[in-house]
Amino acid sequence: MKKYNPQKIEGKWQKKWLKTESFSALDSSKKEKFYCLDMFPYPSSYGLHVGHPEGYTATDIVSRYKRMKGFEVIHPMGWDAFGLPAENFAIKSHIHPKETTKKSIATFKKQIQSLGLSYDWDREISTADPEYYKWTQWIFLKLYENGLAYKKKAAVNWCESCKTVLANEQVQDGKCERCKNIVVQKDLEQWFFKTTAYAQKLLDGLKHVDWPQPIKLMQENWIGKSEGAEIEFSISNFQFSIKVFTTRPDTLYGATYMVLAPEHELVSKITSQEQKKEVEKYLKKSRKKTELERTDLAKEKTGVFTGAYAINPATKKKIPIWVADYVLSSYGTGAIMAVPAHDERDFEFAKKYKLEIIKVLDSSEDCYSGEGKIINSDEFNDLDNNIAKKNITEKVGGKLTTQYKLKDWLISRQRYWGAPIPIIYCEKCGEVPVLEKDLPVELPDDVDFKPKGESPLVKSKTFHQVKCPKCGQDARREVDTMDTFVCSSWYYLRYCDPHNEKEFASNEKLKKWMPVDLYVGGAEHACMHLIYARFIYKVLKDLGYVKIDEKADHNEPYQKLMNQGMILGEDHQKMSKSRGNVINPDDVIKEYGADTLRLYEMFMGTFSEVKPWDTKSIKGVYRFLDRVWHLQDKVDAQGKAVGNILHKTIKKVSEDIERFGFNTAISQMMILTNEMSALDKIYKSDFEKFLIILSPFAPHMAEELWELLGNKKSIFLERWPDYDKALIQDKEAQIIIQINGKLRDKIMIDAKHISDQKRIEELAMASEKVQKFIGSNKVKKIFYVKGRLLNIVV
Ligand code: ANZ
Ligand code: ZN
Repeated sequence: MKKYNPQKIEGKWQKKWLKTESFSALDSSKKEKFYCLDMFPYPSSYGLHVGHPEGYTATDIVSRYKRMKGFEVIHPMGWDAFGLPAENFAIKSHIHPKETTKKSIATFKKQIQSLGLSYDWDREISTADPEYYKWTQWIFLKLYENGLAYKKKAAVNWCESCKTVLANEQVQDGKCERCKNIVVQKDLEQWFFKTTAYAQKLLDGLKHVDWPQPIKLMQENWIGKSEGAEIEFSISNFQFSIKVFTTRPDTLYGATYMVLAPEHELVSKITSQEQKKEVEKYLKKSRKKTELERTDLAKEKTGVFTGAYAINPATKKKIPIWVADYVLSSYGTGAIMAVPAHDERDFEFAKKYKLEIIKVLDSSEDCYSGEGKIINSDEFNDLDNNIAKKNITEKVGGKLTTQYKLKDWLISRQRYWGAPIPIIYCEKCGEVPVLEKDLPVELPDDVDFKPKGESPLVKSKTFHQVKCPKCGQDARREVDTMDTFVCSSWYYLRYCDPHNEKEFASNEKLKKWMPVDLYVGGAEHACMHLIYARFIYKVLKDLGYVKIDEKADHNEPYQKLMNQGMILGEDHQKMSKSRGNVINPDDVIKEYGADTLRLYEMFMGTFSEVKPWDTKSIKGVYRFLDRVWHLQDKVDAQGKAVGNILHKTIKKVSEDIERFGFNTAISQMMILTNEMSALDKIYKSDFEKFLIILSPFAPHMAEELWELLGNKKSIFLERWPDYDKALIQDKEAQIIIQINGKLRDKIMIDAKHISDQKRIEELAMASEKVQKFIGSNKVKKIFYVKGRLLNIVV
């Protein structure tokens, strides 16, 4: 009887799997494909945390299971290698990000391999490799050629401490996501991708994917579709007019004033001499506020009168024009018609500044923002407000329109450690794209990383002097790099054809492997990565670079998405170095082995839910594996069959893997193990079937025991067992007997009689215990729940 010693067997199998390339996906395979993808990690210098193995074990279980079910599984891994942390580290330590990243990748890879994960390492990619970012740059050029990448001066989110521009998604509660510094607005020339052109397509596609409902909802809100109207208001004593966007054109008769965003271009033009000082003071103050402070409903609204008046196109009345920062320049037209009787913000503002309030919807409330019947609106009175929306818009020559909250994607970063933007500036020719044959535009090594508000690439002597591709004159390169989310928006395509030197991926390979069938990662990517990747995929499809039958994937890269729940520390707090509650996966592997860590992380609870670490429970999992290990001693030609529970377990584990119920699959295998342990002898064939269904969860142990049983080939070449329907039928059923709802006895009956209520009643009445509780009472009623309980009411 050998002792279970994971440290001895795990390394051996990991080496063997690597050597035999057991998990390489074959492009030429005729089997049905299954694309199982993890969100690739940023290789930080801290190494893996326990959240990584959670998702990776789940996809590993599914991949191994699907292979045994006869699929050709593609299960790749790579590195989201560009990004700020490596650059920030370089600023402090003077170690080049190339070096730090290389080291971190090596650590990550070693750790991932020590978990026994079945990745196809032939397809490994790193976004910081010139062979990879050459194609990131190529994608930029394709967007540029098609008018989907453009440059404009824009007020951008600026972090003074990181000295960089941030995407909206990187601003949280008005603060920099990374350093928590307050974010300010600054005007800079920036590159954008036109995500807004895909707003509707991005919404439509959500209908076709199997994603968690909350993630779909978050994307819908992020895209933020609003149906409404654009209406022009002329200005007294001026030639021009102001256009507003409103979702409630039905309330036009109640518009008693207008508001412009402080940044609106007409503010300076219409402000009167008398109001000039006040307005300028106000503009200065609001410039310091973040978008969040401005739109916070709880904050008191502020504003200032411009001295100018507009004409309400419905009532023809003069209404004052104000400037207030609760109106944002980045949404709609940056100007609103204010209807205080039916909009909370306008109501609060009107009361504060004593502005007129006119009700145009029939309601007893002071401020009513619901639907209803129109009043005080001439010929539209008594109409349903939804009909009035169209009619009133028509009457004043407005236009029904749709607005989206989604903004264009700002992709410029004034940073070094990213993919250079492939653009050249020439005095004669202006902005010129780098020629495809000159890609990649490689990052130079001779730079100083200290952030000075412009890209460190400015200081490189070798980088920015270049000849204009059009006229051959001296020109200079764009010095900004791309947001790392550009790099990660297409990596799943590169995995399909990672060594292609002529294309980002051949159509043949894309057709073979895309779309991704299962994608697993954290819910924090609901709005950034998952929108950008969907956008880039749709663009590449529309431009004809990805041709896949529409029916197969509905233009969506990720068919099914699963989010892993966060793992908390033992103290039920978020793991963090300052709290000292961080668990290092390496330590767990050292003590208990990789199989225990894998199994434990899957056994902790529901996959998508938050759950705390629990060292006691790891020990329990280890003991379970130890019992499985010792089952080998019971294998005997004269074994005892465990058909019923074994086949029930095969059924449950198969179904549970398909629905991500890994914890309940493991519970079921624990039950089976208990039953097998209770026997003196078990059949080899039964034990082997058990090992096959255990193998995706605890691959090292399964492979080792499989070999010890005398098998010559890897267990992962086996077919997944089918369960025998006849064997999972229970032979006996237990029926609970209640009297007036209280448990009084249990009886066993042959399973084929569970529908025979009469027989069960007879058996119950024959019970001494039952008779004792009925006593002299009369039986009034009997309820029977088939196969479970009989309740006698007396
Ligand atoms: C008049 C009105 C009357 C409005 C009413 C609402 C209720 P969503 O649903 O988010 O699209 N609005 C328009 N542009 C704005 C901007 N740049 N900054 C702040 N607010 C803006 O909201 C659209 C509504 O928000 C618009 O409809 C407008 O106010 C305001 F009883 O117009 B409404
Ligand atoms: Zn030129």
